[in-house]
Amino acid sequence: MRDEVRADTPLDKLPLKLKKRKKMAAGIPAVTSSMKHGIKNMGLTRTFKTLTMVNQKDGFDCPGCAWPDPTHRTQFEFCENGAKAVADEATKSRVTPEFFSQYSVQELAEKSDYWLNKRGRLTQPMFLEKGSSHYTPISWDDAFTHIASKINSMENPDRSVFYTSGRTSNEAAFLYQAMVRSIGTNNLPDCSNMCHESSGKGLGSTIGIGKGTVHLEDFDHANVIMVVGQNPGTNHPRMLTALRDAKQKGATIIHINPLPEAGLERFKHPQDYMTLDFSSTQLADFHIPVRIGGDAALMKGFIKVHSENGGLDHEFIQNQTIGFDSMVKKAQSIDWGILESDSGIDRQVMIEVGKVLSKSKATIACWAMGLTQQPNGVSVIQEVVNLLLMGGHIGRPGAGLCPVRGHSNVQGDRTVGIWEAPPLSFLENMEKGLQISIPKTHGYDVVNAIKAMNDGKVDVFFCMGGNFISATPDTHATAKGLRKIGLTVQVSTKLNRSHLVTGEQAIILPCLGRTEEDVQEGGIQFVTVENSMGVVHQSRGGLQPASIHLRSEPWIVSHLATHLFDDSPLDWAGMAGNYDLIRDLMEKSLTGFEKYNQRVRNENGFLLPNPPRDSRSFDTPTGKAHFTTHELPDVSVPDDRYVMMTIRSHDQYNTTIYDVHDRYRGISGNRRVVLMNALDMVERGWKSRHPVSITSHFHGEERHSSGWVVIAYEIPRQNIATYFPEANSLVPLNSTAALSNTPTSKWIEVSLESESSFSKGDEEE
Ligand SMILES: Nc1nc2c(c(=O)[nH]1)N[C@H]1C(S)=C(S)[C@@H](COP(=O)(O)OP(=O)(O)OC[C@H]3O[C@@H](n4cnc5c(=O)[nH]c(N)nc54)[C@H](O)[C@@H]3O)O[C@H]1N2
Ligand SMILES: Nc1nc2c(c(=O)[nH]1)N[C@H]1C(S)=C(S)[C@@H](COP(=O)(O)OP(=O)(O)OC[C@H]3O[C@@H](n4cnc5c(=O)[nH]c(N)nc54)[C@H](O)[C@@H]3O)O[C@H]1N2
Ligand SMILES: [Mo]
Repeated sequence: MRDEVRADTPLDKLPLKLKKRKKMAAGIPAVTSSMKHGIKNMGLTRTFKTLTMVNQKDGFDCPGCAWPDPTHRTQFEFCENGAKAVADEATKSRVTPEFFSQYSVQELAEKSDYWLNKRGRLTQPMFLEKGSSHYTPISWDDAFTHIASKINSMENPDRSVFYTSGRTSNEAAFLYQAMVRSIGTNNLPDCSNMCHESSGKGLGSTIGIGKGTVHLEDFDHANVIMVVGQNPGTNHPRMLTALRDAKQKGATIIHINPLPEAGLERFKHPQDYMTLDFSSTQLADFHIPVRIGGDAALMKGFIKVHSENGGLDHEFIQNQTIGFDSMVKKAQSIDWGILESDSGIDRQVMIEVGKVLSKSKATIACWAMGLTQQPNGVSVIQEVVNLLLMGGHIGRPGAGLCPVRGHSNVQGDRTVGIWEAPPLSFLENMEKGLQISIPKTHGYDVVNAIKAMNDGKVDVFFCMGGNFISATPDTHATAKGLRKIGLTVQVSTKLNRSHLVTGEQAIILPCLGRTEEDVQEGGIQFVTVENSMGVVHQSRGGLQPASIHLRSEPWIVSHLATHLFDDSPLDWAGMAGNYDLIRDLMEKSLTGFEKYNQRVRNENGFLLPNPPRDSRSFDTPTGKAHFTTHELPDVSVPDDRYVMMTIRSHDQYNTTIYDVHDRYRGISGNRRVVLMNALDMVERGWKSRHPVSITSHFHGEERHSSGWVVIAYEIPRQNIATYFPEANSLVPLNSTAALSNTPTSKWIEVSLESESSFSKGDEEE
């Protein structure tokens, strides 16, 4: 029975090896690792050909992260983890129809994520019939006919839901949302809902735009750079180059993180070896090991110090902001004792760092999931905004807010309409451009989509990329919801768990990846993407597609649309043949996209307008930037409980597990590990590798997961860390950040119990 297929991730049965954690990031091991992954997946010639196209002006945008490219590029414009992302897509291994006839869905579900991904690229559209155990091939035309008939027979368009992951190009995403809104729904949840939604909400209401306000060049002019709740050594390695250059120009770097992440201690640029430079650079001047969730208290401490030590931009505060007095009064009213116990940081440290911040003429604040996935994600980001606004660090060279995005085009997808809750003005422009009337009521975000599935309100669930079952919280609740759906469809490049935990019927549509050449009727096409700093540019793949049956994402959307709509004012087939026509339609439907086809052909693309950065103007109801006043969040947990954060290892890309190593943290072989403070372990009488189970607690509900081992790590007391997606079954569906509804993947209250089984054969060095 398919209903019994497991939804969570089985363990890779390899021995757990522990080493000392690394202090330096990149260097020779990074070069070796990129080459190893490249050659293993692609062979030598293809590795060289592929890697020299990454992030080049005539090449493709790295499918890794959204960090921007410098204007002057070298021949090797990629990092270790970008190289892994590329090798993973350009692999020579293939998942064929024979593979699907060999393994039943149930058998595949017993394989680990690492194993599934290693099978290689999907090659043909596949269909899983109700009640059947195996996928069988289906033609593109039959697949579209089937999906369209299911959608057209729904009693209400809101019974369909269309998810997007953040690799989708601007062209594909724009067409996709046009198709979805033509169907008549705004049900467009996306990975952003689990990612930087708190940043969008926090910034939109304070500075009038839900994006960051810095250019890459600003890093060259900064006095102080704060890196909060982010692990760039693993997740944005190319950011370390910008930090190193800033550091060499005299910037002070402040790293705020419960863990001492490697890249921020020392960094060695792999390319320096070419010039025989063997030195490495110490990056962070201060590492502040804040307790999980303690950033709000820390920021209040800095604000308190800043308000008493000068460096305030009085003119800016007076003329261009509101709410300063109440915000400062609140921070000043809180006792140092409370700030110390909530943050876990001594008052003296807050004072010392606060003074550095008040002296800075140009401060940049970078952050990622350590802030956005907290219950107070939105308000803690607004505390960061408060801190920067005090010194006028917005719209000034070398200063600004820098939410560092995850997926390589997640920001672009939002810009072009992948949004379940866009403002009315956005929808009205879209209506004019598309010449259709579109619904105005907001749709489901990720968490609400899962609830709707569980309530039996979804007939068709379509995913443009991603791996919904493994990326979302509360794995078992999500699986239950997915199984109630009539038809689930996945447009994917690689095999993943979402192909196994499905609705009654399921379809896999295999698509081209970034690295591959995209030839359509009108010739070779390119697509466009927007990086984390609002630069829109081209991406052009160059490799032969993994299979002749693959289709591009814009082609897939257009052809589904022609099956869906009898009379549509849009020339879907024409657009699939020539992406310039999609870009013309984007120009008509979106603001900031004037002369799109022309400007995006500039070598370095073009910058989207950003009023706070460009002219210190703020598109808020008052026309000013808003200081906001917040209470401190409640960060207390009972004495016998811990706060758990779920984080990424060095060898994974979200739910794609490249390998079972976490090199910088010195952990390999087993991903079901609990990083724990040694004193907390002693208190429980536990040694390294002691087997435990984890129970999460939320409003009286409990979720349980067994088969973990504890290991000692430098982490604040009563805080623990586990990897995602293994720990997702413990994240309660209803535990979400206020206002952004983002799952609180970095704040889960748990208890740990001893388990009896010991694993054998584990080694320690
Ligand atoms: N190689 C690689 N690159 C990636 C990804 C990947 O999986 N692999 N994923 C991409 C995506 S989609 C994203 S969103 C980004 C994610 O990039 P990150 O946000 O760097 O990823 P996480 O591993 O979730 O790490 C969050 C960091 O926050 C810290 N943290 C947790 N709780 C707190 C807290 O309360 N306060 C503070 N100050 N810190 C805290 C953790 O210790 C950890 O260092 O990376 C992108 N790039
Ligand atoms: N507990 C916990 N959960 C989390 C997080 C966390 O920190 N902790 N982080 C959250 C975050 S920040 C994010 S962004 C989400 C990520 O959620 P998703 O974006 O849904 O997940 P990914 O793992 O990035 O998706 C990988 C799949 O995308 C497909 N794919 C890759 N490239 C392409 C392409 O070019 N086109 C198409 N169509 N498909 C492609 C492949 O089939 C691959 O298996 O997870 C979230 N979940
Ligand atoms: Mo993300």
